[in-house]
Amino acid sequence: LAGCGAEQPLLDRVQDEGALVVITRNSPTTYYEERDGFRGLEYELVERFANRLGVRVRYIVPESFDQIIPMIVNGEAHFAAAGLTVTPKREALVRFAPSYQEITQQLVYRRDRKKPTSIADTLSGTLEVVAGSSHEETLERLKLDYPELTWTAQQGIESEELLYLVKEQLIDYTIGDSNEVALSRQLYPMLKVAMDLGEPDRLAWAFPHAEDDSLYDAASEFIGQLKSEGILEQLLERYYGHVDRLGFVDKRTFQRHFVQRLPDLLAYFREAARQTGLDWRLLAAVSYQESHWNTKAVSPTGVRGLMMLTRATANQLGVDNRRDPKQSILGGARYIRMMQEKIPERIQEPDRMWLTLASYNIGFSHLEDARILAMRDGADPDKWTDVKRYLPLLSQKKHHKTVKYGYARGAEAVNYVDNIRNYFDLLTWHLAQR
Ligand code: LEU
Repeated sequence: LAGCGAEQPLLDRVQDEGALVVITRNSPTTYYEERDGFRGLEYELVERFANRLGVRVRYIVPESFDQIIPMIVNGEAHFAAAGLTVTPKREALVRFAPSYQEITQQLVYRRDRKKPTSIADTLSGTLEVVAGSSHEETLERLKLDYPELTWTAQQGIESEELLYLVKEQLIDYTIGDSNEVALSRQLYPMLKVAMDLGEPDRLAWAFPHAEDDSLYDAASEFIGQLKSEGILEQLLERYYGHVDRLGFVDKRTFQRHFVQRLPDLLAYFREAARQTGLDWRLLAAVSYQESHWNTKAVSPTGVRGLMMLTRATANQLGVDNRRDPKQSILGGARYIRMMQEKIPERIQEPDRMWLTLASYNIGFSHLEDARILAMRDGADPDKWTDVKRYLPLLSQKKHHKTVKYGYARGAEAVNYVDNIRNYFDLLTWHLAQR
């Protein structure tokens, strides 16, 4: 990529050739494959940028993290979008676009072990970090104060894998970026954060130092626009907004119920999904939130069964026995479907589903009220990120007296939806492990 063609600005060349070459990492915070395509915050950012330029993207995932910066220095790609931390050492080698996220570095250990209270406590065990990472740079800095400090820098390994090794007791400590740690803790509740190491860090795309600024400038402008249009905030919310709501006990219980309760219900979820066109995993997540997959669940207000239907709703849906798992699941699924159909067509997934679920929980009219509050305030009533900020206002008189349907426990609806998003993630993850 480097070299000749200097007569034409880089941006023009990229657009002529129709392709951006981007280095990334295969990890939950950057770029990964789901059954219906690629995901990841970096992926989404890069795809949006490429869209604006009208080009495709070719992704390169190097074997080892420590190859990324040298590859950028050598001009082997246009830039790296790899959850890279802006560090003093790196700033001498590459140039960073404006940052898109703030994180902190965290020392992680296993919950059943003694909590380290200083970095020096890691000397009692093994500490491993990703070779060439900002974490290694931090340790080098800390070593000036604690000369006895030692660690192993691993090549060809992802931060997430090191977190897994801590969970498996194969190593004692690792350092992770707070966003990655938060995602891993969803899956490995045994992991705990001992402390933040140092001040918050910024993540950014890394470009080669080159004379031609055209592509770098376009990227900087793009990041600036994402911020001012609120899109960045929405993407961050999509990836991290629901994280860490569940406690240790919740996740452990989920694990147990996944093994003990779900197998008997699977066929019903699949059948209800087939009949309604909804994702069975979503129905299972809703049912988990409602009843923990307990067919005999009953609440003090008399809602019952796997989907916790009220008597009135059950009647309306033709469910005559709410404790019958098959009837309850299908009834709940139909009800969700009905709610979904009321949400305006123009609203796309995933917002569509989160708004549907909020409405399933709080009722369509109250959801409408919250959307009206959002709109009045200049926020976007079609975006879950925005609506979720206004739902809680429905329990405050000063706000609910200005809308048609009055008081509602909006904060609960927000919890409800975010819990389901968590259960959905947990479920997807447990399914992939089998
Ligand atoms: N943000 C970290 C870095 O840039 C990521 C790494 C640990 C994989 O070094």
